Amino acid sequence: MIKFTPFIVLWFVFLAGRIGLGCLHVGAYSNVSCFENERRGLLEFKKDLVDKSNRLASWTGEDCCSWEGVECNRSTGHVVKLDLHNNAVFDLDRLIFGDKQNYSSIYGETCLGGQISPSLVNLQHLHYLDLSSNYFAGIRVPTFIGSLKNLRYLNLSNAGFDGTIPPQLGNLSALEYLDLGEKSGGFSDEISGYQLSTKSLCANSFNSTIPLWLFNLTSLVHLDLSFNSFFGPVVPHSLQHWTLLSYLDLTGNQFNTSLLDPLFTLNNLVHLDLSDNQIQGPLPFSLGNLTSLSVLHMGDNSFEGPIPSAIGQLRELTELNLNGNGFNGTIPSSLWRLSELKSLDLSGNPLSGELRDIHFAKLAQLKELRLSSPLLALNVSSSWVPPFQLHTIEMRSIKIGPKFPLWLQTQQRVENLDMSNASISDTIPDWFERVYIYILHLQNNSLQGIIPHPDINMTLDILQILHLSDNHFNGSIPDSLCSLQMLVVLDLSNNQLSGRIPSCIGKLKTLGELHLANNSLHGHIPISLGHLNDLQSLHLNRNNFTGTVPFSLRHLKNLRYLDLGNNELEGIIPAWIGDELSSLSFLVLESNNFHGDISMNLCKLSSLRVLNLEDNNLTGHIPRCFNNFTAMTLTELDPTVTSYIEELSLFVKGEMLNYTSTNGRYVIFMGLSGNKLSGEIPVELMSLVGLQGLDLSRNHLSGRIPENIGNLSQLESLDLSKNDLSGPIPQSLSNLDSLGWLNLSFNKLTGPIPSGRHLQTLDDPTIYMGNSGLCGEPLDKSCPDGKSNAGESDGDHEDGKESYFYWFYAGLAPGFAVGLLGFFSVLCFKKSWRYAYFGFLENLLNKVWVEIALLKRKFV
Ligand SMILES: *[C@@H]1O[C@H](CO)[C@@H](O)[C@H](O)[C@H]1NC(C)=O
Ligand SMILES: *[C@@H]1O[C@H](CO)[C@@H](O)[C@H](O)[C@H]1NC(C)=O
Ligand SMILES: *[C@@H]1O[C@H](CO)[C@@H](O)[C@H](O)[C@H]1NC(C)=O
Ligand SMILES: *[C@@H]1O[C@H](CO)[C@@H](O)[C@H](O)[C@H]1NC(C)=O
Ligand SMILES: *[C@@H]1O[C@H](CO)[C@@H](O)[C@H](O)[C@H]1NC(C)=O
Ligand SMILES: *[C@@H]1O[C@H](CO)[C@@H](O)[C@H](O)[C@H]1NC(C)=O
Ligand SMILES: *[C@@H]1O[C@H](CO)[C@@H](O)[C@H](O)[C@H]1NC(C)=O
Ligand SMILES: *[C@@H]1O[C@H](CO)[C@@H](O)[C@H](O)[C@H]1NC(C)=O
Ligand SMILES: *[C@@H]1O[C@H](CO)[C@@H](O)[C@H](O)[C@H]1NC(C)=O
Ligand SMILES: *[C@@H]1O[C@H](CO)[C@@H](O)[C@H](O)[C@H]1NC(C)=O
Ligand SMILES: CC(=O)N[C@H]1CO[C@H](CO)[C@@H](O)[C@@H]1O
Repeated sequence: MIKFTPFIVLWFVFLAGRIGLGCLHVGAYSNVSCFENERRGLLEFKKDLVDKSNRLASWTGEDCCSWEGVECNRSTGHVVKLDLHNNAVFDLDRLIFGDKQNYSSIYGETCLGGQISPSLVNLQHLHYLDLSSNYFAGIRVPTFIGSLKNLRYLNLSNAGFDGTIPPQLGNLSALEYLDLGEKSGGFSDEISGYQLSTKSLCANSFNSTIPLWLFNLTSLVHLDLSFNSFFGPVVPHSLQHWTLLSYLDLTGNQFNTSLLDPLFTLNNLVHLDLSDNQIQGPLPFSLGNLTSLSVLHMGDNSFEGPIPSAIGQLRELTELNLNGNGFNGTIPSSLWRLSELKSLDLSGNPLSGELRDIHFAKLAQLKELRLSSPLLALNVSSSWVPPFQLHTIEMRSIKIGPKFPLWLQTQQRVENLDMSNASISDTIPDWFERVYIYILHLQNNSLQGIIPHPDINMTLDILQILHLSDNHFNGSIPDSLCSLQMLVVLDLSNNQLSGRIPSCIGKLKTLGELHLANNSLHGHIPISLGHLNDLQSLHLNRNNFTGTVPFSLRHLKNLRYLDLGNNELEGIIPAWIGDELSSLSFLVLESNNFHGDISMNLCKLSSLRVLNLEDNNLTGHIPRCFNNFTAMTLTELDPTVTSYIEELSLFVKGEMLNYTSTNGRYVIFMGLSGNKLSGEIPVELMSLVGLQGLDLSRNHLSGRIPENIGNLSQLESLDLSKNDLSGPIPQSLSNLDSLGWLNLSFNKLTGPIPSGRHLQTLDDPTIYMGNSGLCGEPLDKSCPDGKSNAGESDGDHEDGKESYFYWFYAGLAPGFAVGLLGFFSVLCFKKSWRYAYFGFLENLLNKVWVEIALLKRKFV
C-alpha cells in the first residue's frame, strides 16, 4: 500500500513522542525510590545484556524508578513497566543513497542483545514489558516470563526470538496485549520491508501451530503473531475464551486451511488481518457475524469463489483488503453499501463485471481504491461526479477507456494515480495538466499526442513518478519537464518520441531512474546528465543517439544500471566507466560502433552482473582480469540490502522482462559476441561460476575451449559459434546440467562430441555444424576406430530434460524467477510472489524514493 504521507506523519508523531516521553521521566517520578530486590533484578538483567550504544547508561544508583525505560507505580513504588524497545531512527537516506554497506549498524547500534536474565522475575509487579525491535539472536523466549503473573502487556515483536513459544506464557492470565509479531517494531509499517531485509534484523521465527494454551488466555484483547512461521489450521474448533479479543494479526505466516468459522465467532473483533498466508477455499458466509469489524485484511491468500454477500453486514468496515486471491464472479452489490469504507482493495482477483456510477454512490468516505482485473470494466457516465475524494486510485488492467476519464477532474488531491493498461486511447486533455498528483502511472495504454506539459504552478513541487511508457506519444520531450524538481522516476520508454533529450535535464536533481528506451531520439547524450547525482538507472537504449559517451557521466557514482545499447554511439569504451562508476551492476553497450580494446579498467566493476558489449567493433583480447567480476562468481544472490535494493530497481520498471526476452534472459550474463576479439578464451573466465549466459560468438577467438568450462555450473546458455576455436570439446561440458542452449558451430573443433548426462538432450546437430573435425552423435559422422562418444552413460537423462523444459519454457525467465525467489527467501521476506510482485516491488521502491524525496524536502 502506498501511503507515504502517513509515513511522514508517523515520523513526526514518533519524534514528538520521544520528546514528550523524555519530559515525563525527568519530573514526575523523582521522589520514588525503588525496592532493593527489584533494583538488583534489573542490574542482573542489565549485566547479561549486550548494549553497544549504552542505552542503559542511566541504570546506576539507588533510584531504579528513574532509570531509562523503567517506570514505577507512584503509590506502591514497585516497578510496573519496563519499556526497552529500540526506537532508533532508521536512516533511509543513508540506506538508499549513501553508505549502504554499513547501514545495518545504524539500526543495529541501538539494538539490545545477549541473554535475558531470569533475575527479571524479581519484578513481580510488572504489568508492562516491551523488548521489541531488539535482536536476541535466535534465542528462545525465556520461560520465566510466564511467572510474571501481573503482566498485561507483553511485546516481544521483531526481536529475533525463535523456536516455540514457551507454554508457561499460558499462565499469564491477565495478559491483554501480546505481540510476538513483526509489524509493530520501531518503524512505521510503511518501511517494514526494509526492516525485514537484513539477516540481523529478521523477525522472530516461531515455527509451530498456534499453541493451544494461547487460546486459554481469557483476557486477551490484542494478539499479534505476524510474520512468523506458524502453520496449520488457523484456530481450533472453539474460541470460547477469546471473547474480549478485538485485534488479531496473523499476517505473513503459513496458515493453510480455511477453518475460519470459529474465528468468525469472535464478534468483538475490530481488526482482523490474515494476509499473506496460504488459506484456501471459499470465504465462509459466517464472516457476516463480525459486525464490529473495522479492518479486514485477507490479501495474498488462495481464497476462491465469490466474495460472499455477507460482507455487506460488516457495516463498520473502514478497510477491506482482499487483494491477490482467486475471488471471481461479480462484486456483490452488498459491498457497495459499506458506506464507512475508506480503503477498498480488491486488486489481483479475477473479478468480473461492469462498475457504474451507482455502485460508488454510497462510498463518500473512500480515500483509496484499488482494483485490477482484465475482466472488470469501469463504465461511468461522462458527467459522473463521484461522491468521494480519493488520494489513491489504482485501477490497473481494468477497461476504462477508450476515452480519458473525465471524472478525474473532480478529484482534488490525488497522491497516487495508476491507470496503466486501462485501454485508454485518447490524448491527454489540457485540464489534466493541472491535476494534483504525486505519482502517475499511465503506461501501457494507447495515449497519443505530445507528452503533457505540466502546469508548473500545480505540479512543480509534487510530481515524483511519471510513468508514460508503452503508449503512442510522439513529438519531443518538453523542456517543461525539467521544472519538475521532485521527479524521481521518469519513464517515457516505448513511445514514438523524437528529437533530442532537452539539455535542461540536468536540473532534475532528484532523478533516480531515467527510462527513454525504444524511442526515436537522436543527437548527443546531453552532458548535463552528469549532474544527476542520485541517478541509479539510465536506459537510453534503442534510440539513435550518436557521438561518444559524455565524460560527465563519470559523476554518476550511484549508477547501477546503464543501458546505451542499440544506438549509434562511437569511440572507445571509456576507461572511466571502470574507474568511476563503481556501483554498476548492469552495463549494456551492445549494438553501437564502439571500437578499440576492452579496457582493463572495467575489471574494477566488482558488482557487475550483466556485461553486454555485443555487436560493436571491439578488438584485442578478452581481459584476463574479468575474473575480478566477483558478483558473477555468486551462485546465490547476496542476502544483503544492497542486493535487495539493486534487485528492486532492476525489476522496478519491468525492464528486466525486456532484457529477459531479447537482450539475454540472464541475471548474470556476459555477452561479447559480434566483435573482432582475438586470442584465447581466458581460463580466468571459468571462475565466474555464477554466469547463466555466456556469448562469445562471432569473434576471432582461437585456441582451445578451456578444459574446466564445466565449472560454470549455472550456465543456461553458451554460444561460442563462429570463432576459430580448435582442439577437442572438453568433456566437462557435459556436466552443465542447466544448459538449455548450446552453440559451438563454425569453429575448428576436432574429435568426438562428448556425451553423457545433460549433453544428450542437446541433440541438435546444428550445434556442432561447421566443424569438419568433429565426430559422433548427434552428427552423422561416426568417429574412427569405432570410438564411441567419450563419457559415461547417463542415468539422469529424464530429470535433465524435465528441468530444462520446466525452466526454459516457463513463462518467466528462469534466472529471473529463481533469483527473485531466492532473494525473497533469503531475506525472510515472506510475501508471496505469485501475485503481482512487480506491482509490489515497484510500489515499495517508489514509496521509498518518494519518502526520501519528501524527507529531503522537509529536512534539508
Ligand atoms: C511522590 O510524590 C508525590 C507528590 O509529588 C506523592 O503523591 C507520592 O505519594 C510520592 N510517592 C512516594 C513513594 O513517596
Ligand atoms: C498503583 O498501585 C495501586 C495499588 O496496587 C493501584 O491501585 C494503582 O492503580 C496503581 N497505579 C498505576 C498507575 O498502575
Ligand atoms: C523450528 O525451528 C527449530 C530451530 O529454530 C528447528 O530445530 C525445528 O526443526 C523447526 N521446526 C519446524 C517444524 O520447522
Ligand atoms: C485450557 O483451559 C482448560 C480449562 O478451561 C484446561 O482444561 C486446559 O488444559 C487448558 N489448556 C491448555 C493447553 O492449557
Ligand atoms: C454466524 O453466522 C452463521 C451464518 O451466517 C449463523 O448461522 C450463525 O448463527 C452466526 N453465529 C453467531 C454467533 O452469530
Ligand atoms: C469461479 O472459480 C471457480 C473455480 O475456482 C469456478 O468453478 C467458477 O465457475 C468461477 N465462477 C465464475 C463466476 O467465474
Ligand atoms: C501560474 O501562476 C501565475 C501567478 O501565480 C499566473 O500568472 C500564471 O498564469 C499561472 N500559469 C498558468 C499556466 O496557469
Ligand atoms: C535512426 O535513424 C535512421 C536514419 O538516420 C533511421 O532510418 C532509423 O529508423 C532511426 N532509428 C530509430 C530507432 O529511430
Ligand atoms: C580487481 O578489483 C579490485 C577491487 O575489487 C581492484 O582494486 C583491482 O584493481 C582490480 N583488478 C584489476 C586488474 O582491475
Ligand atoms: C570497424 O573498424 C574498422 C577499422 O578497424 C573499420 O574499417 C570499420 O568500418 C568499423 N566497422 C564499423 C561497423 O564501425
Ligand atoms: C514485457 C515488456 O515490457 N516488453 C516490451 C519490451 O520492449 C519491446 C520493444 O522493444 C516491447 O514491444 C515489449 O512490449
